[in-house]
Amino acid sequence: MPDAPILPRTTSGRLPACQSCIPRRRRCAVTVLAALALGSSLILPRAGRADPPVTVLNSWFRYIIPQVPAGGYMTLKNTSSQPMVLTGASSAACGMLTLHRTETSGGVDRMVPVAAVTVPAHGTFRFVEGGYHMMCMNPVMHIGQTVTVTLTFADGSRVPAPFVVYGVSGPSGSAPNGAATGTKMKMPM
Ligand SMILES: [Cu+2]
Repeated sequence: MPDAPILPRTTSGRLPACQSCIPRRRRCAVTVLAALALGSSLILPRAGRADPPVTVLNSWFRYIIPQVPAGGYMTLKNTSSQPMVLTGASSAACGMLTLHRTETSGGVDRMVPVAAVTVPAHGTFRFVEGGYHMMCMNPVMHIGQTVTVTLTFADGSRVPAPFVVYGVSGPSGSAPNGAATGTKMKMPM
């Protein structure tokens, strides 16, 4: 019998929201049915807009080696008058791709999975080093390549975006603090 994959868990013991497309779609279907049954005024999840009002800018991965998760960064721009809620991401270049946030307390960084981020109406949301980022487990990519990430929003919209793959120095050409310097290699997220 094959071993079950070991997945990171949130502090509440639940699996992070971003697992794979299949459970996500099932969850969506259940939500729709429940909302219909209630006959409520909830905004129903839709099949997604043909032309979602979100633009993805400055999108890139920091790739080190396949055994180290690659950090994904981007700026999301919402051109509509409604907030757009990002609920997940997937890519053929990642074994698993989740939304994360780096928290610093007492001088110690730790990463926590996040279920969703809201891009405000006519606003932007930035995934930056030391803040929100995407965590690409088991990356299959190489420096200089452009890989596609598909972002999924709460209204069912799916937005494919090109991510440029950089090495440890990132687009700025300078390695973040503690990354691949000295004897310890810190995971730069
Ligand atoms: Cu992370």
